[in-house]
Amino acid sequence: MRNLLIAAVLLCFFMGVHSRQKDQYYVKQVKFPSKATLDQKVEMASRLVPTTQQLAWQRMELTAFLHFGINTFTGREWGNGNEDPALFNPSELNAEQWVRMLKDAGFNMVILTAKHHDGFCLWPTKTTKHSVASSPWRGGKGDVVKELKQACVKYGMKFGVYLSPWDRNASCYGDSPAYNRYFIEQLTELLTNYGTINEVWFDGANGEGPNGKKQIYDWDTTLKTIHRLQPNAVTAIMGDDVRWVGNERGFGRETEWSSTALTPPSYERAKETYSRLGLSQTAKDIGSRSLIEKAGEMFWYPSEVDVSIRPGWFYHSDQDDKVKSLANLTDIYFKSVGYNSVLLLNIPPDRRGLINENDVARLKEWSTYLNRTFADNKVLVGKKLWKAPKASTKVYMLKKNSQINVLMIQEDISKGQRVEDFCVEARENGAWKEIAKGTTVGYKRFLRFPTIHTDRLRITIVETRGVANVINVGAFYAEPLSDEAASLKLSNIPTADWKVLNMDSKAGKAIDANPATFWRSETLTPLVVDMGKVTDIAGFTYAPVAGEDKMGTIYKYNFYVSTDGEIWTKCECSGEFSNIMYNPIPQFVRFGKKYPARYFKLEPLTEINSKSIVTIAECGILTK
Ligand code: FUL
Repeated sequence: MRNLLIAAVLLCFFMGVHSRQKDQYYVKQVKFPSKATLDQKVEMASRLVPTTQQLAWQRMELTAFLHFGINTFTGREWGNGNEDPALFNPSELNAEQWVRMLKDAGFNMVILTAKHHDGFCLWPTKTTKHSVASSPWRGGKGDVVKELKQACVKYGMKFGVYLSPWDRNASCYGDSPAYNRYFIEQLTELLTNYGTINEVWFDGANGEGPNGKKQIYDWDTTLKTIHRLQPNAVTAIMGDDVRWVGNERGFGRETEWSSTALTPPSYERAKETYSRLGLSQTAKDIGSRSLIEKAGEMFWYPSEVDVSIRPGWFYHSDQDDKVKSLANLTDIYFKSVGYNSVLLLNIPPDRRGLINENDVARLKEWSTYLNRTFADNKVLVGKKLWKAPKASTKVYMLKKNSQINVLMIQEDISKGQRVEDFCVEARENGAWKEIAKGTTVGYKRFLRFPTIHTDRLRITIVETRGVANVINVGAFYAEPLSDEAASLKLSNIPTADWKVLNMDSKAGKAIDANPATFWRSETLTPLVVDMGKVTDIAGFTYAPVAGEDKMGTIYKYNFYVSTDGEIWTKCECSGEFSNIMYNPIPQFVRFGKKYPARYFKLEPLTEINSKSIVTIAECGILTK
């Protein structure tokens, strides 16, 4: 009897351990024991799960960015911090118009640039005079953060703030302890005076260059302050809940692991880990088995895709006709939300303080298109848990003779991200035919394929970390969209007769009206061009190389004109292609006045990575 009792106790003990092991999850972070084998590590990685806040954030899918501030009134992308606050004077600011419009378009949260790199605060902060309180707007009594938050409460919209760490106005910037105190004070104001904040967004930009001010941020205190004051908020980019996808073009990775070896960049050990694992925020592989093999820890650190509906992040009237097309926005949707990411789409209010008519029209068109596409799910019973081990298949019945070109598949990420490889077949004329395949799934994955007619689909989970928890499968028909390739005009006047005066004859590639070719020089050589005759010019354009190879992209420059090639006049302009490192799109610089010119000279001063190289895909002249 005694032995029986002992056996029973032992059995209970082992069963307990077993079931504890089975249900054991690692929230947000998992550290691997030093002697763990690859299989053990993969098993542990499959049990890495999001926090409640991260899960709620992921489920929002569509979030909106609002870049608004002093740049809206100066036409710049990065202000230099000495702008007169009196410039900030929106004539019809109406935060309810922003929120209503965004809500109707399907967005679930808005994030406002409470402070951008110019240091101008959109709320009447006690920390600096460089704020709305010094502007004529609402007689100096205005508060954009408050008006927006009130509109969010009214329309049931979540709310987040972007507080730029880089501050070109604060005199204490670069005096690390002093600026850290200043920054925490600003953060504290935002997190205590405006009710619930759902996301706090810190970018990683710092364009000071090698001789600029060096600020060592106190991320630890910053993140602790957020957790203390707004425990439900997620922290993004330099925060440790939400990861930057790695580009500003709107595209996630086809293989997008939320369970990743990427250490949040604000952690002190991040640099060391990145160099040991050969990792970076823009790396293609951020969570494969071969990375896990080398990694000492992993994080639930899901991707956020930030992109602007226009070429710039701030409103510029000359971009009114450059709002992204329906086809482009839809492609972004499929490659962000459909690539296991949250989309953060920027829609910048204009100088009136309203979302511009062109953006409103495009968003309406877009949301109508998405609603129409997803209103008709052809899968009959798709919302049912399928516990799928490696190499398992499941057949999904569709409405009779369904026309489809999109498949949706979701994992229950509250139990971890597990699928590594899957494929989809359709039944056609009595036989199975592969129509699409993918790697990771995660929260949501869309696969697009040529239109087919079928009444059943078969999904195979080819490879998974443990048993995958597939919770939803859908199939839809998305009306094909085409984009008349809007060729961007980089010069208002013909360039055919222009001559480069550089010694290097290859410099001609910089003015050959073909942005696909480029001129690269191993020194910071100016580009000098003879246009053949004198023209009154209003500005110029500079196109960096469109692909991944950004080497030689100009950051700071001077631009000169001459009528005789002897006496040169330096044109008035900012002298900086702000944010070109992360958003390498063609730059349109306008001087605000006209200069007579037969010759022009683009003189590079610094390259984005301070290299002595210059690359110009195209340089053009603007006459208007
Ligand atoms: C970047 C900034 O430098 C850009 O101006 C913009 O705000 C973008 C969202 O983040 O880091």
